[in-house]
Amino acid sequence: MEERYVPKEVEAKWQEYWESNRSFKVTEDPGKQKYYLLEMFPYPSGRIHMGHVRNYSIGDVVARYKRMQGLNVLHPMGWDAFGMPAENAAIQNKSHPAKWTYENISYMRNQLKRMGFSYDWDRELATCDLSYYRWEQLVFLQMYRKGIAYKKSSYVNWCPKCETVLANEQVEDGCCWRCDNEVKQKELEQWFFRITDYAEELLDWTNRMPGWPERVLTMQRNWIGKSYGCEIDFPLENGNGSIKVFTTRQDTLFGATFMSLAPEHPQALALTTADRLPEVQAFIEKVQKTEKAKRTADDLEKEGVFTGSYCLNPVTGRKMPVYLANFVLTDYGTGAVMAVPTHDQRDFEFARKYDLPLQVVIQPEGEVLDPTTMTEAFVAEGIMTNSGQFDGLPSNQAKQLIADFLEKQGIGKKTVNFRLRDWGISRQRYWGNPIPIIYCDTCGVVPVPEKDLPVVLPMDVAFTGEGGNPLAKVEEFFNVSCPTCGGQARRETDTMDTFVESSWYFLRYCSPDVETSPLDRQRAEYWMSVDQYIGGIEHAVLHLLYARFFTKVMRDLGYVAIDEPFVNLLTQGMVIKDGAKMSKSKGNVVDPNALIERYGADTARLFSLFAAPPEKDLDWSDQGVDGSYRFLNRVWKFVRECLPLVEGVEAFAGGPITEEGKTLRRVVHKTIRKVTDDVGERFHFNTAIAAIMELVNSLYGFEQKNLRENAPVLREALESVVLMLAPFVPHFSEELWEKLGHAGGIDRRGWPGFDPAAAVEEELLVVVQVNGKLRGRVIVSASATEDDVRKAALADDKVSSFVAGKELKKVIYVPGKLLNIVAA
Ligand code: ANZ
Ligand code: ZN
Repeated sequence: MEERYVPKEVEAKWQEYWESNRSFKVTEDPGKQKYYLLEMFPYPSGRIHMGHVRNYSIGDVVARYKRMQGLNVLHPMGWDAFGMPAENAAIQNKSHPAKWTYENISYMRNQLKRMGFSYDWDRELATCDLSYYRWEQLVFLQMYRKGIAYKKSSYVNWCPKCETVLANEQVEDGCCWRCDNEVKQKELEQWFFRITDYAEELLDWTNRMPGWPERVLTMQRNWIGKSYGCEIDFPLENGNGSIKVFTTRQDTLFGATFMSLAPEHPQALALTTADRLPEVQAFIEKVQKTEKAKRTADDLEKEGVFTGSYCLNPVTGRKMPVYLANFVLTDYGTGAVMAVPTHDQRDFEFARKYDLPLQVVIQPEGEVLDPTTMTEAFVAEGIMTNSGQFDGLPSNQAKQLIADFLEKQGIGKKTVNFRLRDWGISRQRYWGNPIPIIYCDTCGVVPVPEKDLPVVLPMDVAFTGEGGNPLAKVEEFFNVSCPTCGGQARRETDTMDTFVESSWYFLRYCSPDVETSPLDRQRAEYWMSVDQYIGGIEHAVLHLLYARFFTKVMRDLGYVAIDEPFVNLLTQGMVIKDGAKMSKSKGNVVDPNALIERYGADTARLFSLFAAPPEKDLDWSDQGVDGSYRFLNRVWKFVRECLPLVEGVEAFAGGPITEEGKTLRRVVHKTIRKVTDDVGERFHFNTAIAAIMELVNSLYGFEQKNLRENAPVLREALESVVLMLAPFVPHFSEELWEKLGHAGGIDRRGWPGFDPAAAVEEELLVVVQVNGKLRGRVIVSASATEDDVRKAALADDKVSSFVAGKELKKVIYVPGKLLNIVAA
């Protein structure tokens, strides 16, 4: 009779079953309600880690639950397969990025299959597949035609030794993360996507996405960074034109005492007087070496240099020296700042350092600031002073009035500014999607004609790690004839940022097999938008913003009708062990393989779902894993033991029932209600699992005799437990479902229905006596304990008035009937 739970056998059996039955394959079915569930696809780094196990276990619960609810569930998986690690590995192992990548993919695919995740593997894609990236090239050309893709020169972090651009994250203490050489700022022609054209729409929609965590929306709003302010012209003292600034604080205009320009400002050198030139040039060079991220840091040491020129404050006529300053950025606003040292902290530090004048124009209420003794800028709102006709007004009111005044006087105008910059997508790397552009000396920039697509990444390339982009050394690749004039031309050797691929993979999943277009419009229309997206919070800005932008571009190119790609977003927490995020460098990783070997995938899934709610960090615990395993064994044993009692018996469907049977049904249906609510509405998987555990405990509490007498109810209970566990531990549940006499494919049976009548607590009337005299009656639920009844009795006004001020000596309870309180 005793048959042990052997996860390895059970899991292999059902994985084989799902695979051969294509259990999770879906097609577009207009007659069925769709549900598109997506987890962020992984980078094929080699093997899956616990973060993946967690992310994909969460997703799989939702997928399986929705399937059991009868929805047509699209649950795809693929690989974010281009990128630098493959190239570095190739250099290290003297191998090829493609080989490394595809080997990793095949290993990790196996790992995911061993976890029992219910993907439609027929839709699998890797972004480095020609069948994927070729369509991205087409979209690039269409974006180029609309002016959304364009080329401009900009400053980048450049490692002269590796001859490559580095992202800010790849610059460590001003040095290249790989070779430790000093990083330079270099002006380079780069390709950009005009995401700023969509800034307003991207921002606007953050107020229309109730299915996203507020935290992520706030991060996106801040990243887009819309500010309302004014552009104001400051005439040059010599009468030769003016300097335009952008300010959000026009209320401080009367306090502007000097001017700060970005060192790269186009007027910088023209404004520099001959005697100041050597110093100014040295300063510009120095700043340009500083990486971008440092220049915006709060703790940046403010530095600058005087140009020798002056401009005039347009409202006070004050002569303002023009400086170049390291904290002024060239690509924000106009690249020029009217400096108000009394009310801006950076200007304050700068003024103290270079001994520049201070003028207070806003006073805190009931206080008088003295510029000679101020130790920091006063940045809050207050009352206007030293500001002509605006004196005495609250500064926030003056802000409006001064803006109107400037417009009327023709000195300035109201504007909005965005922090968001266009997305630079050029990478000087091999393992990426080639940008389909040709340069011709005669014709200039020539897009690759669509009929010549795709531009195939050549495979015969040497990876030495020396001398920059390997593609730029493959003559057969870059030597081409100009598509327009036929003359000798050169192919672009930059490849696209890999964030481009992850910006539309969810669209490709809708019709991954179309060979004539990036996607099939009708099929995409059926599936999109993604109903639930699940991934890490680290993607709150970049990936999630790029994907939103790209979707809107695809819409404007006529590919899809939707405005936003992801209706609901869940950002799961990290996996923590010994107080730190699991990572190789910390040496605290738990290898999913070892876990599967020892306990099976179902235990790994159950633990990662039970140990914490999805959005919270999950603290790893070996005892917790063990506990999950023991629970499964307990369920296994109980079902096995009950099998003889329910054999040939149908699940309860009404009819006569004993009191014990009613109680049993009540526990079952209360649990179904809770689990349905926790899983379906709130994704509180941990409390759902806890409720199932409690139910199993209650079942163990029933006497054999009562179970035997209520076999149909017992069967209903057993099946409910197994069905409710199916999204969490699918192999285990399929196996028990089969043992209970059903065919495989448990999700076809559907999610257990909840019978409200069965879950209702019966209520009892309990008589309350104080010192033997009848003093009240209370209504309590049938399952109320003595403690519950006592609390209810003491909460009753009448009863409490008789015991007030007395000491409770004793309480006697006749269950379900009478409570006698002895008080003196
Ligand atoms: C005068 C002023 C007075 C300012 C004051 C602030 C406080 P946000 O809100 O982020 O848009 N600024 C403008 N262009 C800049 C640039 N290229 N590099 C660095 N700083 C720049 O910030 C707008 C404020 O940032 C502007 O308002 C300007 O300083 C500065 F009491 O103008 B303010
Ligand atoms: Zn040409």
